[in-house]
Amino acid sequence: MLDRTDYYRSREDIAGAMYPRNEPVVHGSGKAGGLLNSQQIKNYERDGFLWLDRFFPQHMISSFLEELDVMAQDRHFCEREEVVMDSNRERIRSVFAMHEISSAFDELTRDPLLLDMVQQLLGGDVYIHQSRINSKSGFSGNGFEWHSDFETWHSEDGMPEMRAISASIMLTENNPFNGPLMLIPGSHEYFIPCAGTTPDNNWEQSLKQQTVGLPPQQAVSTLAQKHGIKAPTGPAGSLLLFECNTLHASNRNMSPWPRANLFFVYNSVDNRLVQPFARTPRRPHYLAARDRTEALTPHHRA
Ligand code: 6CS
Ligand code: FE
Repeated sequence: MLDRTDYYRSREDIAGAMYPRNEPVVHGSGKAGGLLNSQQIKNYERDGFLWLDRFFPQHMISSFLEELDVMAQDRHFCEREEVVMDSNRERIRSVFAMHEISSAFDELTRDPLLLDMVQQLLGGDVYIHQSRINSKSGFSGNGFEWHSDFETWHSEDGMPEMRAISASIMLTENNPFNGPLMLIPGSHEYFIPCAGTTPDNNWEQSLKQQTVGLPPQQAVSTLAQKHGIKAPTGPAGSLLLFECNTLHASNRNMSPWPRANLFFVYNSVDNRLVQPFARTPRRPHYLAARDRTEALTPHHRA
């Protein structure tokens, strides 16, 4: 039985119609006085995402891609539970908990400028709910179906409210051909219940190919017809901030150029996880933090 008092009920026999979100998009009084100006805040509020071209200098970013390349050569590393291989088992698709594996990634989660913007939008202190690198090798990197991250994090991790942000840092150029993230502006305003019950260890399958928690195509189509689809592109070092409930997807990488993006998911310290609302067992720590949830403090750039 699902929790009937749950405002964001999903994963039931049939998918109900979408309905308005319950929380504000920008939280607290943190709007003024942070790094983001009023126009940027308005754009984020309207679209559910904000693109910051060349936010990090390229010399800051190149070492992270080099670290990923070294990891990818290490067969033992690729056997770790945090590593998800592509369906052909040849290339890395995702590495989770990068900030727990590498101190350089951990320090980047606390970059003072990034932390300032996230705190401004979430209205206070934050911690890392999840970090990952999604890597799409040239000619082979698979895509991701349309989905809301919050629908998964609410159902399978017990994230109570929509008060989390993904910061996606481009480790390589994202161009129109190598599978950039596609987003539907304005989709963050609606919760779309998804049909289908959740298997206990769903993540063992969903991180390779998501089949549960997918919104009905009719709902995606309605929102795309109304708002269009955006696929921000730019050089390595660019930053995409997107709200936890913004619908997003990405295509296979059919180009010769690799695409690797680093994701830090910041959750408000006032939105710590409870029991999964789908009544499934808790997911592993490397997907959903329950212990390391103290407020992040800035780590100043060298
Ligand atoms: O299950 C998760 O947490 C992951 N699944 C997707 C499709 N996006 C967010 C997250 O990395
Ligand atoms: Fe996602």
